[in-house]
Amino acid sequence: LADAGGAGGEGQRVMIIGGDGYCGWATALHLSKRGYEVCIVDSLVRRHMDLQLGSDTLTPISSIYERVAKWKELTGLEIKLYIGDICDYDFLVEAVKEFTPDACVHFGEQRSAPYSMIDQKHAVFTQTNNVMGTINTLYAIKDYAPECHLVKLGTMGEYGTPNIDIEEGFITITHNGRTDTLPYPKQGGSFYHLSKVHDSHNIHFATKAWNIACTDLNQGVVYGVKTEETIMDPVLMNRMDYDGVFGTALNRFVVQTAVGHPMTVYGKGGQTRGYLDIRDTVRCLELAIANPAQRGEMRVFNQFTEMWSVNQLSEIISTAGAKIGLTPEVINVPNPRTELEEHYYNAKNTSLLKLGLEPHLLGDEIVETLLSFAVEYKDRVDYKAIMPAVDWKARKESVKA
Ligand code: NAD
Ligand code: USQ
Repeated sequence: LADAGGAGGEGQRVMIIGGDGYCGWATALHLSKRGYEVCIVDSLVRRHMDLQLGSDTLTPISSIYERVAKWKELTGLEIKLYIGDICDYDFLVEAVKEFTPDACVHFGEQRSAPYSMIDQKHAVFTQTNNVMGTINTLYAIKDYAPECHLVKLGTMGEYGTPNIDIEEGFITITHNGRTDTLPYPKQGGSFYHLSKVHDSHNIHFATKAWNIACTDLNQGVVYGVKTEETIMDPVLMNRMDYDGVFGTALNRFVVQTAVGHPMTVYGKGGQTRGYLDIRDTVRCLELAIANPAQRGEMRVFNQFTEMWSVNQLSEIISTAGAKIGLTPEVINVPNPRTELEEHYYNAKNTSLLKLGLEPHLLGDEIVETLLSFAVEYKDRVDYKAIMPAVDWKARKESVKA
């Protein structure tokens, strides 16, 4: 196994698509600090979506230009910027030709399930942006950087919630006396999750057709905000979404509890998912890059460290919140989504652990730190943005955007 600790990245060039976002920004700094030469490709569309929706991150974030300038000032390390849309193929090709990446980490997609379910326009935008962007990335690698290892962010939600164990990408099936190892069945629960399913199929085909190396990281729900690098200066602060469209379960519950809003458990709360700390996200990316897939291979890792139901999360936060003097409450709100609220869930996640991932687990200490952090910024919270605003089954536009 390649040692991904310390300055293991010396001499390697990593392009980070979506590097201005939540996972991408933290990863860009983490890899830059470890000796990788990093560039960020981002259209800044996510900042535009916040403006459209009238929502904002809990934390104040600086512009991407201020961010990379501060990083250079603090560390002497340069992060090159390519501002543009990867759906614009000419732009992407120019960036790939100029930067000549050894690895390309692709975070650059519309990543909210509720956003994709707002209406027809948002569903089509999500799938066009995500599927086209990934096909463009595959073509750019094939034609201009064939040795480049694509590390693509997928999602655990590609698998849905089947009544059998979830494997890492592939399952061996015996049918009518014959056996084969096939892609694990996919049952995405929103047009967003389905965009990732389509990406996986396209990537699988392209790796075989064009002999490209790819790692598809089926990531669970990410929580937390601080990493070793983003805490170095307020200008490097990461975003933390808590609103009903972009906020994810644990981060939302933390912010809700910090401002005295009850935690919004959708339906019965038995929905179980894989979760991980953002400090583990950046480490997983480092491990995947340091131990690349083979040419012609689509390798799939399930990227999460623990499985929790929504009810379990609300209990963990209730306990930790009470310890630091908050008064946590829970409400069961009608579930705006179409999903099972009680189900079997058992997913494998051994590949990244074998490569050396040492998970930060969701203990009281981490939750208390997150809660205290959210309390610091509670004056920035817009109560109106907290309740879910998008209904999977609604028959007409349910939020304005
Ligand atoms: P984010 O919205 O914070 O960041 C995504 C970034 O990609 C944004 O900066 C956006 O401007 C950029 N982008 C989107 N479309 C683009 C395009 N066409 N061209 C160039 N840039 C574009 O999202 P995130 O939470 O950092 O998620 C990053 C990736 O990880 C996504 O692919 C998401 O599906 C996946 N993921 C996220 C989570 C999570 O809990 N946040 C969990 C599992 C998987
Ligand atoms: N949920 C609640 N209350 C809330 C918010 C969510 O009960 O206030 C429930 C949802 O109904 C769902 C579960 O919590 O059952 C997870 O929802 P989420 O919004 O945290 O996560 P999801 O929509 O699946 O999407 C997020 C990211 C996405 C990523 C995915 C990983 O936005 O980019 O792909 O997590 S996974 O869930 O493994 O597919």
